[in-house]
Amino acid sequence: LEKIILHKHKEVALLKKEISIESLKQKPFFNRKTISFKNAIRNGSGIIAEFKRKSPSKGIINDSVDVIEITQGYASAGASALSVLTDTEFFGGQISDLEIARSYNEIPILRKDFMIDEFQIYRAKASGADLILLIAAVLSPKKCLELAQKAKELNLEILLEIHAEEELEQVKEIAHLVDAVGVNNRNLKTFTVDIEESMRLFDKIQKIKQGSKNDFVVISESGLSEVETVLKLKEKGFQGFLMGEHFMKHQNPAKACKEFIE
Ligand code: IGP
Repeated sequence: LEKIILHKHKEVALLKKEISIESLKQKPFFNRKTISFKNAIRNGSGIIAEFKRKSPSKGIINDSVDVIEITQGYASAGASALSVLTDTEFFGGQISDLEIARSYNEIPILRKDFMIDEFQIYRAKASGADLILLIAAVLSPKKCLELAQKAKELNLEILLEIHAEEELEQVKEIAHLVDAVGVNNRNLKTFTVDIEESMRLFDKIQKIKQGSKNDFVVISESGLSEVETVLKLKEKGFQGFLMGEHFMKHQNPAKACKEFIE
């Protein structure tokens, strides 16, 4: 994870030299009306289907360049939202993947990347995203708040991702601003997956939610491949389920998504 974040800082520094925030504001998507992720999750299957070519833990999952076919397939299979990886170095994604997914779909889209600078939030908006990811483990509470405020200012929704109990403090601090809190079942340092992670943290998140009086949705992320697991999480109270690898490793990801939702 440290390696990824270090790389991100370098990448963002370079991009900021090439692309001005002013120019991002001129992009057609910048002024589009965003679609609410939170509402879509509440009113649908709750499945957030991810487009991801590779990952640090699995290497190449699917070399597909067909963003259109796969994302449209996910949408017609009944996914509530899309997640599109835009990191190139570690996940094989492109910002253009997000732009293409946006052009061809009308369901909410998460820009899945490691957000460390407000520049990336402007770029997310300019590229058609409806929500951004903030990972508690990589952000100081101050930075996290700053980025969350910027996202809100641009009418983007926020998914705050946590993995460990210690990070609940950070949830408390910005609970009034977030639209979704996600528990990543995958430890980003060791890459091991444990669904019980979601189970353990749920009640604690629920308590913070009641205290904050902000009705955000609660999501379980990563390592999901079985219907029974999702049903168990649903029973616990989880409203959304972020799934990538299980779909993408299938020769026809949209079909895998369809079978899963049916
Ligand atoms: C999807 P999986 O195991 O279904 O492919 O997981 C998603 O949760 C995962 O890609 C993810 C992720 C992240 C990737 C969750 N949080 C943060 C990059 C950065």
